[in-house]
Amino acid sequence: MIFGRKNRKPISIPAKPVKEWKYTTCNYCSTGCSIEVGIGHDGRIVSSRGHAGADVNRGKLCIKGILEHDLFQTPGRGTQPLMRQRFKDEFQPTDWDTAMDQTAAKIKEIQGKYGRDSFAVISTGQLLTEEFYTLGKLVRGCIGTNNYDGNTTLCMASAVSGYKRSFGSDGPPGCYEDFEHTNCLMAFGSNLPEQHPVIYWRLKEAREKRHFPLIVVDPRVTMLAQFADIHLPITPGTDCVLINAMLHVIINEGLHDQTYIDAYTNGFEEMKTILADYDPIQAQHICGIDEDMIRHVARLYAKADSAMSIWTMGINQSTHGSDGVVNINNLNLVTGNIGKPGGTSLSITGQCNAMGTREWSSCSGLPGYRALEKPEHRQEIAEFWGIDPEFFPKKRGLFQTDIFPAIESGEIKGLWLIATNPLTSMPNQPRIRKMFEKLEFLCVQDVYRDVETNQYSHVYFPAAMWAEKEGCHTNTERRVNLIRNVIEPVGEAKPDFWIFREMAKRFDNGNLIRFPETPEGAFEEMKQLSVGEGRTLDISGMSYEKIEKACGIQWPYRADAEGLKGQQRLYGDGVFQYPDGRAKLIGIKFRDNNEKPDDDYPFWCNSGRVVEHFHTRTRTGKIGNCNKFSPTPYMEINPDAAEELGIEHQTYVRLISRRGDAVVLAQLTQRVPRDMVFIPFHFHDCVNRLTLGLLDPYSRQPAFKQCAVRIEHIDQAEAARLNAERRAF
Ligand SMILES: Nc1nc2c(c(=O)[nH]1)N[C@H]1C(S)=C(S)[C@@H](COP(=O)(O)OP(=O)(O)OC[C@H]3O[C@@H](n4cnc5c(=O)[nH]c(N)nc54)[C@H](O)[C@@H]3O)O[C@H]1N2
Ligand SMILES: Nc1nc2c(c(=O)[nH]1)N[C@H]1C(S)=C(S)[C@@H](COP(=O)(O)OP(=O)(O)OC[C@H]3O[C@@H](n4cnc5c(=O)[nH]c(N)nc54)[C@H](O)[C@@H]3O)O[C@H]1N2
Ligand code: SF4
Ligand SMILES: [Mo]
Repeated sequence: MIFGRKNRKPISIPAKPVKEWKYTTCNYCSTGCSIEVGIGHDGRIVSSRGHAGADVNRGKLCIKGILEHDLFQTPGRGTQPLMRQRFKDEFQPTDWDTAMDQTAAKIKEIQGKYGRDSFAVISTGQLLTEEFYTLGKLVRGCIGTNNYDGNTTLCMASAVSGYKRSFGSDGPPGCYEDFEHTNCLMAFGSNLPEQHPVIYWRLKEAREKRHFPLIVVDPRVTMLAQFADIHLPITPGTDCVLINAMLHVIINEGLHDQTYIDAYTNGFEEMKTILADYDPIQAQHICGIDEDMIRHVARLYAKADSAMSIWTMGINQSTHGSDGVVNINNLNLVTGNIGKPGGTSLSITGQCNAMGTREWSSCSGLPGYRALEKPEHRQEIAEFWGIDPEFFPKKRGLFQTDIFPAIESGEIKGLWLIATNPLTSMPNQPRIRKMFEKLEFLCVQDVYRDVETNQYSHVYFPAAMWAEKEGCHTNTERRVNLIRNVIEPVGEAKPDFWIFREMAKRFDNGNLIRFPETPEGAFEEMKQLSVGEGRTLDISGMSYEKIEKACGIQWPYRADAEGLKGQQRLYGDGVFQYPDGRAKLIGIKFRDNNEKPDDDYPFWCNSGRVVEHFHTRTRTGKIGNCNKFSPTPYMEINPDAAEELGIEHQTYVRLISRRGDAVVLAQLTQRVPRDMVFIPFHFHDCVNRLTLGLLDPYSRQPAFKQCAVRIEHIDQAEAARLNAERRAF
């Protein structure tokens, strides 16, 4: 058996004649690459290529983007609505009206019996922005449940929370061009070459032109760590301690920017008191990075003319996720590195449109970064939509990770899932399964009918995917980009936009609120809502035409903007979104609350991603040229640890945690330390059967990357059979 990516045959893409190229944006990660989709002479889609004129990707695409057109021919798509009485019954095909009537009736029945909030809606970071806005209208304005959230709670919630705490508002302040100006870059828990390959390419190009130190903080020797000048293999879950120790050194040695701190921030003195306890001499024993290295890195960062930090899930998916983000912001505020070229706190976003949902879906509030907690915002949106402001709740409801326990305890009885697959992606799957079994009603809206969570649904809505519809995405650097509709949806599948509009007609307020007929109509509404005194999220100068021409425009881009370039950075003027205009320095105390390895469960269980797969593999698992690189669930294990346990390369093992077990192949590699295994989370019935997922107190994001497991030998033939069975499409 061949196993391991380097042994696989390279991809060969046969050239096919193209009649016309159509403009779109990639639908996987948040880099936001512009793609042109090639349509053949028979009208079929035959290829994808990177758009050479796009500032983001300049003609490049990664493996997923270059094969994206293959998605249109994948098996398992939903081609008609399906219904059944109980989830254990066989599905019956039905028409849209019946499926929607049934769903609306169930929502009303459950709300009537148990209260408005007993029906929950969970969405995603993968719809188009106009769809998010329309879903917000439907849920906040018509259905009226407050238990409405997105899978972004598994992903970007800590970044949002940390930005809000430090700067008074969400919104990443930097851009990719900062790589071309920075003099020092620190990456926390972010593996760009695999997870954001084209952002990595931008970084690599910048470093080839002008070398600057790259410092990578990650317990694994990731691909990014291999390319770094300095790798800090941190003890899982302790980034805050490392940053505190760096701040301790910076302030003690007078390397901070007192002028910036005095002019633009609050809280410096209070923060200093907390930092007093984090001398590198003590801190090194917690974070696993030696005191000299901490001092070295602190000096390097603070002395650089401009320095920037990026981070992704190594920070966000942690019990100190929000604190980690605040502390990265602290580091940059104290050194005067916010809003200047090459000096920034740039959270690398996850899903293609995780930003779009933050901006417009109303999941955590109301559209355009408005808050339910503010009466003037409720009033403004109610007036704009033409409904009674009293219909809105006065504070946000449950996060996704609290909605599931509320199903367990019986407060939530019905659920509508849109473009997310929690049966595979939520931590502690055995418990999640139990929760699904308790639901009185579940509607699943997905492009694939064979998505795992559909096992528990009563109604299935088949959705159109990617360029089967039209609308926008916002990427990591606040760039709004466009997907043109290049092909008709398969079978009777419908754009999510259409589904939300049709559903609204079944609710009283749906007749009061105007629902534009096209995504472009919705975009025009959003433009109106984006204007206002002090608003950074201003898209009023944009149009579909301008966005396509520019290959994406960054917000803010105001109505009077000249040229096709939006504003690259936020907070360049030092004015933050708190009422007094100042950013907050917030001292962070370390809380030692993770499940750690012990005698019974001696390994850290770390999880994440590989370049060829996307999330729960509903898409990339069906693209041969992606799937062939890692078709089987596996774990990285250190060869010394494997030898001690008598585990050979490419043999199956059983992993056990306090929650459940999983069977994976062993891949022996020095990438992981001796007391850690790393498992890509893409596979069903795999790492999330093991994870604990303790929640961050501010963002409610689960600590997917920290729990403890032990390893057992198993019968190889039995394991191979089990695996083949589970993974047969
Ligand atoms: N190919 C591909 N690309 C993707 C995705 C995909 O599924 N496939 N998904 C997209 C999405 S939604 C997201 S959110 C991003 C995720 O992008 P990344 O966050 O870059 O990816 P991960 O592999 O989840 O995690 C990154 C690293 O965090 C490290 N880590 C674990 N614990 C700690 C810790 O305590 N501290 C620190 N500093 N690091 C730690 C892990 O070892 C891992 O190498 O990728 C996006 N891009
Ligand atoms: N152990 C572990 N678990 C993790 C993570 C980890 O690092 N480790 N990472 C977490 C993170 S960061 C994330 S973002 C989540 C992702 O978790 P999920 O959101 O559950 O994963 P996806 O596979 O992206 O699910 C998206 C679904 O939407 C469908 N879809 C795609 N396009 C459309 C569309 O246009 N319309 C509709 N209706 N459906 C569509 C896809 O077929 C797919 O089924 O996983 C989290 N889980
Ligand atoms: S880097 Fe991200 S946006 Fe670009 S092609 Fe790859 S998956 Fe798509
Ligand atoms: Mo994510």
